[in-house]
Amino acid sequence: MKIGIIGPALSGKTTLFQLLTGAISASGNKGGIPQGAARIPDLRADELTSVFNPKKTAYATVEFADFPSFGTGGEVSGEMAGRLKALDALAVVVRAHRDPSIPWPKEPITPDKAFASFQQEMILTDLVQVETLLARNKDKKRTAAEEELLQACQLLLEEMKPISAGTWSDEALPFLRNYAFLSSRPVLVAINVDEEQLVEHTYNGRDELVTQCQEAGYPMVEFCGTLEMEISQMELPEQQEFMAEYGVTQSGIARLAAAAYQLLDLISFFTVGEDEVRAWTINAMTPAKKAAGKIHSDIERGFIRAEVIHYDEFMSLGGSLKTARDQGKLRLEGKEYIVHDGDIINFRFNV
Ligand SMILES: Nc1nc2c(ncn2[C@@H]2O[C@H](COP(=O)(O)OP(=O)(O)OP(=O)(O)O)[C@@H](O)[C@H]2O)c(=O)[nH]1
Ligand SMILES: [Mg+2]
Repeated sequence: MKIGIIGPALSGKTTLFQLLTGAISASGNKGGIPQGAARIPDLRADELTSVFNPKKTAYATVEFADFPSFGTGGEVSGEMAGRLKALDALAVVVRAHRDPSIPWPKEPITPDKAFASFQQEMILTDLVQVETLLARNKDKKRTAAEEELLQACQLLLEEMKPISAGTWSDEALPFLRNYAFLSSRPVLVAINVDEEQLVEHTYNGRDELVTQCQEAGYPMVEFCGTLEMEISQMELPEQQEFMAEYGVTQSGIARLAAAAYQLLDLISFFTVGEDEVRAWTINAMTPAKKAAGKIHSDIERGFIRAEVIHYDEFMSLGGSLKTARDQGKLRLEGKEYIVHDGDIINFRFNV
């Protein structure tokens, strides 16, 4: 699963990418698009680590890619199209902070207007793509269904609506995903605010932006790039003190990573033990046997039963597997069992 960080020039995309992935310098990736994994913070994994004191704790991760601010409104280059196709979602970064030392691409602009104009550019970029594809129809044999799909996209885009606003059949979705369209992907809006705006919970254009995001169904997360950079340099206890001064308990980056996980419809189950506490990433609604395959294909193939207890119940029993077992609270589930976010699982298998 990969999220592309995109947005207007100098809005803070690379800063956000580096904060999320811990990359020191993203410029090391010559000419290409820097990519990296971001750890998804999880208090449950932290608590399970306190309980089991394992040699290793592995958190869930999501891949991010740091895009340059490409000239939207035109045809996307072949290389860029390839990169965009690989994305499952987009994080659009817009600037609210007013630091006079950072130049504006054009004139100063409020984040609601910046986002609206960026979304317009995405739609126009997609429209150019659709029209190019439709015009090329003669040399490329497309099925009638695909042709209709592209025409439906064209209609939406001409009305200045994102492709994601359309109602698509289950058969259409894989086709849509395979195009490099920007506006067909789920979107998360990341607002780069300054310290004052963070504390005051407001800035020019905020109400308008909240409405825009609500109407489009886009989650919105505010973060302060400069503050997050300071936080990332600190040790844990110091971090918490520092954040408390700004009236927050969780860093903007942690909130953003969690929102990205949700945006992708991902959930975590845990495996626990003295060796390792690990959060495993699966899609919501994954059955137990398939979830086992995340760990190893042998476990999926030789699946017998899943021994399951939910994190909440486990903790309410004092965080003891023995107590859970003695009280018959470790459920034995079959291969069709739908794994829940926060399940602690021990797979029984035989190969
Ligand atoms: N004052 C202030 N400056 C910031 C903040 N976030 C980023 N910057 C600065 O803004 C400038 C642009 O940040 P980048 O992260 O490079 O922005 P970008 O969107 O990747 O820029 P391009 O890729 O060139 O479009 C850098 O000098 C950052 O240090 C912030 O929250 N406050
Ligand atoms: Mg950049």
